[in-house]
Amino acid sequence: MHADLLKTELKEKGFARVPAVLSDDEVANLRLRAHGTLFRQSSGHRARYASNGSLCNLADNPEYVDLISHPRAMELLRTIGPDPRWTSGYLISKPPGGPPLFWHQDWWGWNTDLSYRDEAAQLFFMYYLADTTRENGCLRVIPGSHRRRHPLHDLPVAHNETLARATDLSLPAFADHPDEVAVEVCAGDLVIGDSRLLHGAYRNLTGNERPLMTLWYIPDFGGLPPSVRARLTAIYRRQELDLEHDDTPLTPDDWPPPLRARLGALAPDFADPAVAPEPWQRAPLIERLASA
Ligand SMILES: O=C(O)CCC(=O)C(=O)O
Repeated sequence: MHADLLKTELKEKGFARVPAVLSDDEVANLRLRAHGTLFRQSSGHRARYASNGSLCNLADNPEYVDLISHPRAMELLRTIGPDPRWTSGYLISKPPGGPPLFWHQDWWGWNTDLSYRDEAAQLFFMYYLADTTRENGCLRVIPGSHRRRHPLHDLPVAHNETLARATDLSLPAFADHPDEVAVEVCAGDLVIGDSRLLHGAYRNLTGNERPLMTLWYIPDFGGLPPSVRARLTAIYRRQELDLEHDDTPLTPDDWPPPLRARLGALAPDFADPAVAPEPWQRAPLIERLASA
């Protein structure tokens, strides 16, 4: 995909699909590893994150660092911004029969002015390790919702245990919406999205796992305000997260040198103790979004 088209799609729609970024061999290899990672998850984990399917933090699973620093992804990132960094990532796999994923957006810094500009401060890179359709739980998005007001912005902030456990599928966060667009992909395609974009996923009506590697990048770390760089560095180090986590979670800085070395300069490294990290603000200030 041409860099200008990628940037235009990200700006206008909030997401873009880049076909065939991973080879069939890379997908097969990642799928094997993903099944291994999922095998190690407890049934409690999968029930706690039933709506997502699983939420396996890659800081605990460094064997995916080759995907994090994938040369093709790096090339694409550098067309978007001059100082790319990686903050975090998850293996998110919807099991056979898994419920829909609730509507949400992933941006956390809605108090800052940069949340209301055209360009994304943070991007998700999603690699599905199986072809996806509505039937096996593909992604669904509200195009343009990264910048424009949408009725789904009025739902309560989505990151909570009730939604994650998917115990009440009658809640509006799980409902179909007339504006939604299904993002069906072939395994190995890359979906790049603005973290402000409203998205969710359909239920998995098939008998197979639908694994997804989600990675979070910052295209221009150096261009962001100090408080945002401080928060991103804290996210990378799994400090003060607003989600549940172990008391002393592993971070990529704990990885053995050969694995840590593969991250290279992708690690956020803001280090001014006088700067407080940008506060968590998961809900947009509706009046500052463009009207629909
Ligand atoms: O499962 C998907 O297709 C999307 C995953 C996602 O956005 C999430 O779990 O936050």
